[in-house]
Amino acid sequence: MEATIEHPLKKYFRGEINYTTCPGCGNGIVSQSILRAVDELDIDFNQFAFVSGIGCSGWIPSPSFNTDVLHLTHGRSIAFATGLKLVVPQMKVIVCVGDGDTGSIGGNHLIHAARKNIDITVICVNNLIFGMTGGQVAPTTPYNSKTTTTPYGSIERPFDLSNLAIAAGATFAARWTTYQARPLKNSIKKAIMHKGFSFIEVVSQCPVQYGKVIGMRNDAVSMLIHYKENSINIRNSKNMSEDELKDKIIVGEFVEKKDIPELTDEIKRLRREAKKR
Ligand SMILES: Cc1ncc(C[n+]2csc(CCOP(=O)(O)OP(=O)(O)O)c2C)c(N)n1
Ligand code: SF4
Ligand SMILES: [Mg+2]
Repeated sequence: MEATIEHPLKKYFRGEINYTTCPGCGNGIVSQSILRAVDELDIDFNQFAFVSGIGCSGWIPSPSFNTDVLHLTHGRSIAFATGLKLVVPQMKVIVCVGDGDTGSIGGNHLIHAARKNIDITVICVNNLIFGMTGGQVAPTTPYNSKTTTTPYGSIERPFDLSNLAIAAGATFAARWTTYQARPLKNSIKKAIMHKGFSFIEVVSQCPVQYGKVIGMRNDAVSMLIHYKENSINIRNSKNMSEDELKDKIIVGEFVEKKDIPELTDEIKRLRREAKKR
């Protein structure tokens, strides 16, 4: 009789594992990294709620993950996650969202959630483009990139989303590429357990849309090799010049602050104090 082996993460899926991403898309690696983190933490999956943006990255938890999943309007996932966390603070709330969603229409929600230090984890899949809608320029797209909406090269300077989140007050922030799947998983574990706003940026290949922009169309392997060869850990970057760091992807854990009050705790404290009056 033929032996069948079940995928160790299948227990987290609603039915069969059935993704609709393009071949080679980084979203599969991000999905595995999240679920491996959950698995290693050994926390009941029902304790998690996932909140999705609109974009290819929104389909990482939705509708596949077999727990509460909210798939929201473009740009509003962090706002909904904030509301959800306030109502059920005991739940672990994870937002899966794209770079376009996070940096453009949802930008204000990002900075204010970071400022308020609400205990949610944002996993921002940064493929440097609006993937799902056909490869338009995003607020993260490198200068001079030829996208469908910038055929002569983009003239805007891109956001560094991790630095934006840190400047706004994120108390845990890390960036990895999909090539560094193991450290990514470890940072996701830390982010889930971190009491406060955590931001994980995953530089992830979109071979279909962004692959076209950099001459690697439908070539996920070359994109992963590019990440391997161009990632510099933050520790090593400190001894490098600006010239040496040009076009490099700085990866690592950037910030971990444990002494900043968290929003839902602050609300509980206020309630206690109000009752005493
Ligand atoms: C209010 C609103 N504006 C615009 C859109 C169209 N739209 C859908 S997905 C998307 C971009 C997605 O890019 P990103 O967030 O980077 O996710 P990706 O597809 O790259 O994972 C846009 C502009 C929309 N659905 N709703
Ligand atoms: S368009 Fe890009 S990001 Fe979207 S599923 Fe395809 S490869 Fe992935
Ligand atoms: Mg994108």
